[in-house]
Amino acid sequence: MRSIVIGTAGHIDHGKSALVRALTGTDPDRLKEEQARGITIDLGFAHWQAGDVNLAFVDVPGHERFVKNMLAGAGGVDIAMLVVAADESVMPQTREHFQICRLLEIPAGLIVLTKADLADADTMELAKLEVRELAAGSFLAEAPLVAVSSRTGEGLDELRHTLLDLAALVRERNGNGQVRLPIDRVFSVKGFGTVVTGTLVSGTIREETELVVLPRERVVKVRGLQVHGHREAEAGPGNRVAVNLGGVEVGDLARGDTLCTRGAFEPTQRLDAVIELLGEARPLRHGSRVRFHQGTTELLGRVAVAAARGEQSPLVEVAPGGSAYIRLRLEAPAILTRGDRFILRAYSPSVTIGGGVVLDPHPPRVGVRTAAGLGRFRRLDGAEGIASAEAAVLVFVEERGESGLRVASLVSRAGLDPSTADACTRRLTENGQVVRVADLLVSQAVLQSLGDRLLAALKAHHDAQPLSEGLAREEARERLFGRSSGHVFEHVLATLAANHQVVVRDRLALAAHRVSLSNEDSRIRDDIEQVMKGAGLAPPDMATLQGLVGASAAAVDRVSGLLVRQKRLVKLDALLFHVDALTRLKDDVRALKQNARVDVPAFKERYGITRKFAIPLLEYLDRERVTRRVGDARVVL
Ligand SMILES: Nc1nc2c(ncn2[C@@H]2O[C@H](COP(=O)(O)OP(=O)(O)OP(=O)(O)O)[C@@H](O)[C@H]2O)c(=O)[nH]1
Ligand SMILES: [Mg+2]
Repeated sequence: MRSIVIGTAGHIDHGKSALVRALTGTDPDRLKEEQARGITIDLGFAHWQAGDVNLAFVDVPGHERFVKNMLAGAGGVDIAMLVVAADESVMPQTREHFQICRLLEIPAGLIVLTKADLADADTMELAKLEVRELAAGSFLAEAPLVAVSSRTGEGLDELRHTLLDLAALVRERNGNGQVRLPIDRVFSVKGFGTVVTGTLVSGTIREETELVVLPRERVVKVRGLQVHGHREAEAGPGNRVAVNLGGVEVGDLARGDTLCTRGAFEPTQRLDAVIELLGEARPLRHGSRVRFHQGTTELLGRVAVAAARGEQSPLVEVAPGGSAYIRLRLEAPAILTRGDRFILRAYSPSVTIGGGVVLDPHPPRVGVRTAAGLGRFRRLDGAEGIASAEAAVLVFVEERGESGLRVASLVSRAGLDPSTADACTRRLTENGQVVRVADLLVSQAVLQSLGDRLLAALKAHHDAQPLSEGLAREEARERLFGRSSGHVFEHVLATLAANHQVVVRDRLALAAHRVSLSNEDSRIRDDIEQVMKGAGLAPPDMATLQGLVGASAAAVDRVSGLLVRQKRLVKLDALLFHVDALTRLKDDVRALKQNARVDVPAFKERYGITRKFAIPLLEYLDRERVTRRVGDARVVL
């Protein structure tokens, strides 16, 4: 079953609602006030099932005061049906709605001349000319044009065929993305509770799953869902859906909220965009307050004008008909992704002044009118325009630096569907600009400089402490990789180790590093070893050792510390033992019968040592799993 959403557009009283009713049998004007006044105030919905194609109609009000409601219905529309009454021809909201559809880049459309029964041949011809002139050079330039009368039924069959032909050309949407449903209605149904409706922009909604309503951060459960009045277990993108939500009251939600996959989108109040200002608009000055319409939401915001599109020098105002880079600061959060189209209206009077496309829904707080800021716009815009996802992803990855960009951001921030995101990652990693580290994308240049910094730190460490085996791993991570994830640190280490530049143990050392001892230190080392080997299980204390070796406390400390790191000496409590003495002890005890009992007095006697040595040695044997403590004694394992 294919589902296509058709949106009406056109001036007040031009017969949009009458046409929807003639096509579907449903009157889209559902409010009492609408029926009493004979005008549409808010969005209306109806559908027509033709074979395996479902045509959902979103009927919008033509009144200039309700353009805001029209905008809430225009998002997610596949086919725009521009309705012009033949007897009145093109009127102000014909133009405004047409511009909105064009700026939102609704992919397909058609022109319907209504009230054919009221127009003679000349009037009809004039209307055709005027509407063709309006559409010239736009997505509707070659669009089919059908004359109908909802009153007599003339032309309706032709219109149905035309709609089905267009529907066949609409591109199928990928249902694998993240769920994003801009909510256009919220109501309660007796016995069911809260229901929201909207046009599903991306993803698939399934029964019994948990979603979140943003920007309110309300977690909700999908209790049930309907598509065109039928209960379904799931619904994919491009459908008009009604979702019964658990865990939330009607009063908690409103038009403009978005129902989303949990964790997929982050609300934002700052975005970078490229816009087009309409020719009839007033110049758009830096700092202007505007109305921002996207999905079903309307928010106020302030425009920072950066530069004319493609240009590198700052701009004070956007000229009518011009195209420019802007940053928009919103007064409340929106749910946006790159590639989203939006409409701008003047704050007062509220007329449509232009529209645009989001280049980055989460730009960093850097100036937009600096050379760097302007360069960034141009990179995000890309030589191939908004279609060049890789250039933008590379900008995002580079800006994240050592923190890296989460792969999931390719969907939520870069606006790619999951398979395009995969292809994009593959190309960027294959050409070596980006490296994938766990769930992150990190710039190759950043990894390179992290590696260089680590090498420099190791060299400095070796120079300062020639007796040290290297820099402690944790210290290196904290000092040099504080802002990146552990995965990035491990990746850099693994790369340097694989290139034979660094030796990775508890401590990190340059591969070429050898502990270097002065002649005097080497003598002290040899003497300490000799004394300690000879002393066996009753080693001398430090003061005695200094005397035996004939060196200062500092020198003995330094060199014995090195011997501990090299595992030639082992520290048990405050005592140092030579590793050979301990190895011999372990062999000797292991050679006893299994389960043989050894108590402290017997141990002291067997090795001729005092309690001072016996206790730490027995505890050492327990740790080494040579013996096990049972009461006051040990048994041999
Ligand atoms: N003679 C004639 N009258 C029509 C035709 N279509 C609509 N009308 C009449 O025109 C008036 C306005 O029609 P609607 O369908 O409400 O117009 P609309 O475009 O939906 O108006 P808004 O929603 O308020 O913008 C109604 O009185 C209709 O009966 C038609 O084909 N022929
Ligand atoms: Mg109407």
